[in-house]
Amino acid sequence: MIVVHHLNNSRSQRILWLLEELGVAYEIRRYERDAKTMLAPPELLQVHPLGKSPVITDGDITVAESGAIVEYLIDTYGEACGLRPARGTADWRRYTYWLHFAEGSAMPPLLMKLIFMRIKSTPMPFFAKPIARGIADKVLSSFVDPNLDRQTAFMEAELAKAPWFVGERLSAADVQMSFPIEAAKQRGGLSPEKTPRLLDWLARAHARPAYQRALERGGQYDFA
Ligand SMILES: N[C@@H](CCC(=O)N[C@@H](CS)C(=O)NCC(=O)O)C(=O)O
Repeated sequence: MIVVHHLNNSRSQRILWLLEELGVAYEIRRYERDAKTMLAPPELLQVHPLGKSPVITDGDITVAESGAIVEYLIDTYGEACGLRPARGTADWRRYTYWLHFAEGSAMPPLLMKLIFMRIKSTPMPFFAKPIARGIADKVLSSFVDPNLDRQTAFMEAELAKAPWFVGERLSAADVQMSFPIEAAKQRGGLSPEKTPRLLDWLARAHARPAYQRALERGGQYDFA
């Protein structure tokens, strides 16, 4: 039996979505973020040395890192599911690109945005506040926001070519892309004026019965 080591409000939600799309049986082992630090609890370190989520165990196999988990699940349970294009095709190259883009390019500036926004609102001695805010604003305006704007515009333009990131039908790369797009929306990066296609993509993803089943099983997920 596959066990998903699932942290509330986290990337592991998309692994539940993939498993629901695949129709594969799985169990969820729950871990709660520390309310103050938002970090994962130390018990996750017993599953994988980095103590992050998602991690899955499948018998004596442990797989960490969302993209590697997606590949493992499709290799092992989903060859015939139609969620990954045939190897060597143009669609497969697009699939590989988006699968890696999600964590390799999309998430780093989104994480920086979260961290620098938090720095601005973190309680600190009054004399340190203007300095911390000044540094945060500078990093956001000179590096983070321009990168986010560029990558959001790029994703929006790509969705003009086809309804899903790889083509006419949902692929596991869309599942992997769900977290950065949800995070971009949560961090104020999407709007009907600038990113109608990304918002439409999100609405279609969220409307899928498998996505809804994953939400029911996963519990608290503020990104949906
Ligand atoms: N690139 C990794 C990122 C894993 C990651 O950072 N997970 C976050 C949840 S969204 C986490 O476990 N955070 C809690 C912590 O760092 O303690 C992946 O996609 O699996």
